Amino acid sequence: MQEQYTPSEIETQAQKYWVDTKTFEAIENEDKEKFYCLSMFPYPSGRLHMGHVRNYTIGDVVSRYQRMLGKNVLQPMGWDAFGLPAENAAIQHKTAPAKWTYENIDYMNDQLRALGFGYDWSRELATCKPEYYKWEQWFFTELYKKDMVYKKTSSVNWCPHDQTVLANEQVIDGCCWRCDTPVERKAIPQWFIRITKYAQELLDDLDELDQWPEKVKTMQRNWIGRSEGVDLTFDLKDRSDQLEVYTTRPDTLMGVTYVGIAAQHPLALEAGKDSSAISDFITECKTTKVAEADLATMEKKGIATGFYAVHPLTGREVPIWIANFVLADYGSGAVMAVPGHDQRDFEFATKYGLDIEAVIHANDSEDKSVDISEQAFCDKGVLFNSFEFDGLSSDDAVEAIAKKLVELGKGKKTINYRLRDWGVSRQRYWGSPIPMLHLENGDVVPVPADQLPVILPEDVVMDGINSPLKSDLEWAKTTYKGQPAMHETDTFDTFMESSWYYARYASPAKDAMLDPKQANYWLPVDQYVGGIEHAILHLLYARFFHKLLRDQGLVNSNEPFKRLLTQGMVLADAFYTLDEKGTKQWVLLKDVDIKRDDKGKIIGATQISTGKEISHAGMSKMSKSKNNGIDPQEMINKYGADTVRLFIMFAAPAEQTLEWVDSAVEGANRFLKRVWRLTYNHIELGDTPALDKSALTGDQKALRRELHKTIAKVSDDIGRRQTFNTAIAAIMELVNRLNKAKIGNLQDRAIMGEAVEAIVRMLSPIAPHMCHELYKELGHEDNLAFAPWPTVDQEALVESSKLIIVQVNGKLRAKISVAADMAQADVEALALGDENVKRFTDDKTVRKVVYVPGRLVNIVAN
Ligand code: ANZ
Repeated sequence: MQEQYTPSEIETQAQKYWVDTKTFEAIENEDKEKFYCLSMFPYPSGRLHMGHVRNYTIGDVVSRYQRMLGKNVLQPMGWDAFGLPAENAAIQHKTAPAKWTYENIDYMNDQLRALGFGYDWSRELATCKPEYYKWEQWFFTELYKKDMVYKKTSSVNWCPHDQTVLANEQVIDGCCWRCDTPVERKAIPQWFIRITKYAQELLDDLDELDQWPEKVKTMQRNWIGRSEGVDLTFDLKDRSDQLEVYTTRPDTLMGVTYVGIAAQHPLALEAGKDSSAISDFITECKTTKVAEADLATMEKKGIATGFYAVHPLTGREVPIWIANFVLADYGSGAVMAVPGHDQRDFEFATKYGLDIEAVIHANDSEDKSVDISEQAFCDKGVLFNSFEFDGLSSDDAVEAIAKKLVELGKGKKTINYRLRDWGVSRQRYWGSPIPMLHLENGDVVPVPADQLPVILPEDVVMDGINSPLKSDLEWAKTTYKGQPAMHETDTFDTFMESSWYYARYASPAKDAMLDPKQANYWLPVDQYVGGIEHAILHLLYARFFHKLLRDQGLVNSNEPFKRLLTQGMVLADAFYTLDEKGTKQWVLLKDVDIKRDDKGKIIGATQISTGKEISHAGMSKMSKSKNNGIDPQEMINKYGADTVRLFIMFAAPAEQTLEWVDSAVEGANRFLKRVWRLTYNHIELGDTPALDKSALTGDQKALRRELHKTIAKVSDDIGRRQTFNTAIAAIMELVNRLNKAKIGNLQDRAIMGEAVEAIVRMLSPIAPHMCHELYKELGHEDNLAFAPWPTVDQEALVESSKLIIVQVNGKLRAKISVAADMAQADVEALALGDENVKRFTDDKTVRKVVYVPGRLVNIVAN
């Protein structure tokens, strides 16, 4: 065996072995328990970043561990290959998005292999390949047949100068990224999928997901945003039509002083016909896009319509205002405004001098009143100024008022969701064409199955303005049943591709979207690993798609991902200088010379290229914008993949942020060298003798106990707790202990052999290359990837003897070894009889003896 640990050599050999023996190719096998482990697939941006490395190392550790438990493991990998960055890069580098993407895939594929990830590459997929998106197109046409898909006009960002639609990322400070023209909102027809039909199920099934982080489920619940309320009807003064509003607080009904409607509401449009002030305001609302999250804090603006609504219970006439905080597509696009008890309504009423009335006071209010001079009172409470409902609690009033409205035919209880239908149309090029045809008579029909896929041309020139699908007048031309037809030139949102890729890995069928038998063998995914940034949209769309696949008869489970781990971000120190304008110029880490104190704290830094002093901004997420990325490739070249993997798993708990510290990477590398050396020393002594459990001394038993305690802990930490860092720490402690153990007789060597075997296995999911080599050196001919995970010898855990500390007057005077079940009196006698203890008690009188079972005897003597 080589004395030196040489990662570069070992790693290439191990990787070759895995390829040659098809170690990670997964084949369905009904006789074996399956385990499907999936990490979120990367966007092929060019190079792997540390976030990828962390994500994929976690997934690989779980996979390798499960395989050693004897399970049939599937761990696939592929490419989320469509998307805007490819278009931008293509424009910049004067190439086609496809070419750029495929080159990146090739490069990153090599990087993943160099990290030793055990993927079944035979199932690799790239979402930009027709054989993949064909099935998504087919599925969309099936959904269309089931009325799960519809077309609706909806607004997009529009650059009036370039005459083009912009993605959100292309709008910078409200202006076009290319020409700086202020961006407008423009309504165009787009395709939607009815995710709202599944809103309740998507909410309910979160309860099934007992192995998902609570915070992710909460985010999903909030996003779906179920609320129970009442739809109620206001008559309109001097008109025969009516106005519907949705409220979750019917208890505040008697406090309504005006009604707010969205700028797109039909009544608003009608009012706009006679008033240019109103129509100008409507246009203003249309062109400023407000994120829903900003609704509460934005400046409230509005204008009176001149119409009045009649209160359904009191007959009071209240003005109808157009208000910018009322959403057109939530509820009925109209609200009964209760400025006394709703803060938005309060701010609006204050600004425009509308009435503010109080009808709810706090439960514990002694004088049955409430102060709303500064702000609305938004809590629930007790009703007053509310006629027959006075004195009711808010909850009781909700029921009573709802009942009354129902009796009068003026309202009904309803449930609303914040969740909106999923708009899947994008006006970009680099995506799957939406498989719909426009006929000459204006009809729109799905592309027939035998004409799928609608192929996206790959050999294109990007001019940066229009999608080549839109500028090439020939591309869209086709026929449908002998008649001329035009292809839809919009493409799918790339979330479509990432919503079902996990299923396609499980079943890469040629002639179908999925083969149910194969898909159901592997699904659901047992372990999904990815970033928290996908906690809402990606995971919600994938859950939704899974239910659609189920309802299409393609899978038989309800949820796609059983257990979810969201890993934390990778941070590194960032450094900057200030330019003349006072803006921060981030300095590349490589160009920084860091000074540290003896505790490792940063006390200063200079820029190598200029020799200038620079400032330290602390740790922040590794990113291009802060120039603080560390290239995984350089780290692999310098230390080897195993060190990078070990450091990443050891430096922090998987769900928390990880701080990249160079010295700690060195530490990880030194630890691997120590394991190498330990194994080397053991092997050099020759064959491992047989272990004779009956012939062990107390020390030997103690060492074995340590070993088996470590096996138990590492198994639990990796399997159940997923605290990989503490598992590694336990192995490190064991290695330290073994390094100190004396090798005197054959049984010492037998225990060492047992320990080295266990360490090589336990460390193999984390540092698979080195362990692969050591395993061979230990004389094994089989594949370590399938070797059984070490098991705990329960017998070894039994403590036959215990080490007891003996103190005299609080000072340590002896350590005695006693049988674990020795009676208290015997322990005390043994302690008092110890030679050293006697030296401190002989000339004194023993006053008291305190025994803490199994740990300590304290003798009080004077
Ligand atoms: C009167 C009221 C009084 C309200 C009160 C709240 C507090 P959630 O719970 O999120 O579903 N609302 C209804 N439709 C709206 C729309 N299209 N745009 C903006 N706001 C709308 O929110 C329901 C509440 O949001 C409803 O209850 C309504 O205001 C408002 F003290 O009605 B409430």
